[in-house]
Amino acid sequence: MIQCEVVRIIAHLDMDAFFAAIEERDHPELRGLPLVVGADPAQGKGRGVVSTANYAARQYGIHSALPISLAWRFSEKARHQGQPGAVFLGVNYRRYREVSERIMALLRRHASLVEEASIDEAYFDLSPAGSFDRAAAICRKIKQEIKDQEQITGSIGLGPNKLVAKIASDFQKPDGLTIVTPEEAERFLEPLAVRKIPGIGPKAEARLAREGIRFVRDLKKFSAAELQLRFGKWGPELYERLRGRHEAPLREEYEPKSVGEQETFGVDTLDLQLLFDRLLYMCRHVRERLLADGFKACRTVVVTVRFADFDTRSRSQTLPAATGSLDRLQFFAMKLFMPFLDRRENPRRKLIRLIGVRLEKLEK
Ligand code: TTP
Ligand code: MG
Repeated sequence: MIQCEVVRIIAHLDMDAFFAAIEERDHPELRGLPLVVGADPAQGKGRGVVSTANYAARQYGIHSALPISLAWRFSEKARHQGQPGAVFLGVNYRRYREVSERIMALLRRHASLVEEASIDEAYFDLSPAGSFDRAAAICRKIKQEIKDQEQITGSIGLGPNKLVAKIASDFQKPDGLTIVTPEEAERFLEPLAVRKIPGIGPKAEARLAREGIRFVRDLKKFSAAELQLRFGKWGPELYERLRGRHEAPLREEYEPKSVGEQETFGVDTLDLQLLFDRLLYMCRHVRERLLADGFKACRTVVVTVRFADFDTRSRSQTLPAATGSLDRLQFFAMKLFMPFLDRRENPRRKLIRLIGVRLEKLEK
């Protein structure tokens, strides 16, 4: 029997320093300066985190999710060394969403199958181009069109599947184009840090590093069965990924996996009234977002607490039946939250800095 194998050509676009790039474009007077988008630094006393930083600010060690107070400190240090201090800007999400939508529309003009993976990244299927050379030409065109239309840059990776395409788009940032053919995929991954494989997080990375396993090629020494022992039922899938194999199809519709939000308080607190108020309010708000995204219910509720010392813990509960009821969501969120107030999760009565609520396993 003759088997006809269709070569898949998958591209992944990830915009460069997305929020910061838009701000830089909209404020020409700031061009070239280190820029930080995120919470108000309040002269170093600010309490939120950095959303993103442009590449100049990254030189100072400032990056996404860094406490804004630290970002301020890094910027001050640079200033004392005679370098320009960073400019701090608030988050203008609506604006970024508009730019995102225009970029996604641009991609749809070149590919019939586009999966929006986040506000600044998308997979798109270029298999119809028929060859990697032709697909690469389309990617160059797309990059140019984005530059012309939005005056910002993105990086594209081209590979035989989503896994390789995503890793490739990150390979030469900013303004990169990295092409990895099916024949090259396995060799391309080997020298990379294990952390580059989606699914290997900071904890697994640290655990492996203690055994001297740092690169994909080191982890390839294990059989699928050995990986299963170490990583559980995900092991065999990881075995495939390490070899650049990944079958997952593109999903046309952007399906958020979760909706959630968190809030950092102005001062660390154990004021029960305030904590309950905010928690219940957050439940209401994330439920509204759930409905606005076209979902009806969720099956998992997650509550996150960050204590004053930055010790951060999440507790989740998967419900017997999916729910969209505000009462039920608030009930489960409270139930998950209570242990953080007493001996169970907080024996030393540490003050709370941040709480968050997230809904997962969403159902239409
Ligand atoms: P990323 O693509 O992870 O980051 P980036 O586009 O700023 O930089 P890079 O060039 O490395 O791709 O995220 C896209 C946007 O999402 C980012 O501009 C800001 C936002 N974001 C947050 O708000 N918080 C976060 O922790 C991260 C990682 C991103
Ligand atoms: Mg990006």
